[in-house]
Amino acid sequence: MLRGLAAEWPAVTRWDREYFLSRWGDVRVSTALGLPSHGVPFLAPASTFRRERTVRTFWNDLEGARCWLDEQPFSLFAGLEDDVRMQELMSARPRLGLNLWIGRGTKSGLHFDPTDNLLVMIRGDKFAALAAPGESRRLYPFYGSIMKSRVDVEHPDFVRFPRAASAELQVAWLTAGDVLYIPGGWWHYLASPSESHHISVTCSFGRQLSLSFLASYLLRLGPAHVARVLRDFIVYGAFGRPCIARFHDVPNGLQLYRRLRTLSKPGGRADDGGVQEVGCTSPDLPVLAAPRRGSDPASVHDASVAQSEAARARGC
Ligand SMILES: O=C(O)CCC(=O)C(=O)O
Repeated sequence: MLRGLAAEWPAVTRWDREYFLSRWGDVRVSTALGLPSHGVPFLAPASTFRRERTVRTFWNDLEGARCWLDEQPFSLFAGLEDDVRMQELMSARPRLGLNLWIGRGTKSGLHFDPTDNLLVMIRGDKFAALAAPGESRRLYPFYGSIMKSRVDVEHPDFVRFPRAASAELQVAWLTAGDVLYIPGGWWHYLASPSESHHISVTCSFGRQLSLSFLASYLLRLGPAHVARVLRDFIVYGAFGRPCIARFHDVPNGLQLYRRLRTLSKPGGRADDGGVQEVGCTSPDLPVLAAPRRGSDPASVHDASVAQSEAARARGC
């Protein structure tokens, strides 16, 4: 975590309700309303929450409810990129996309993404918990959705998930101007308080986790996980049966099918066509690992350590 690295960005002083409404009030965005208070939003079908709104209507929703404008591409908001300085953080690595997040009382669910990601806090606070890829078996991935954990970070059920009691999570509270580096393959959970809204920007970048990394991870999880991914590959991919999209995800078997199809097309590249995954949803404080708000947990790795560990995890 890089404390205050983005504190000078124009966005930190400019972005508020009036600014958004005067420029992009009529822009239509995908939002999530009536979010659950528990920390595993993936349990619910996406259709339970997903609603299209204008930014203006969403800002009214934001007054009182748990809701989210989640992972909306900057391309929807002409001129928004002028307020951020992502290129100063990124050097030459290819960027996959800048995304805007605005919400209140959101919980991402513990998950990992296939690429590296930078999360920049613009307003408000977020609680972040990260775990290395080596913790996966203690985090009980879902059958069929192996990048999502069944463990609720704030209210872990150690009877159902006993190994979670020994999972090592690194935690921090992010506040405006802080930057969090989340290496691809690293478990992360982000949650925001319900008293006020937050705004953040994410930028995913670099190459996707390779198929061989994902295959060896799946094999390590065991035969029941392998069987479920293969089943979904056949049923939802090859046979095209409809599947229920969960909040922020479709099954990995279907994602794999799509990725392989992209690769088999002329010009398909090894690192594209893959999993388009987002995370996400507040804590009144985690039990697995809970820093006091305002504290500066020493346990959070600095970016260079995290980066080299991520590289090792991917066999680079
Ligand atoms: O910012 C959030 O609340 C979630 C972000 C996240 O999980 C992601 O970008 O993968």
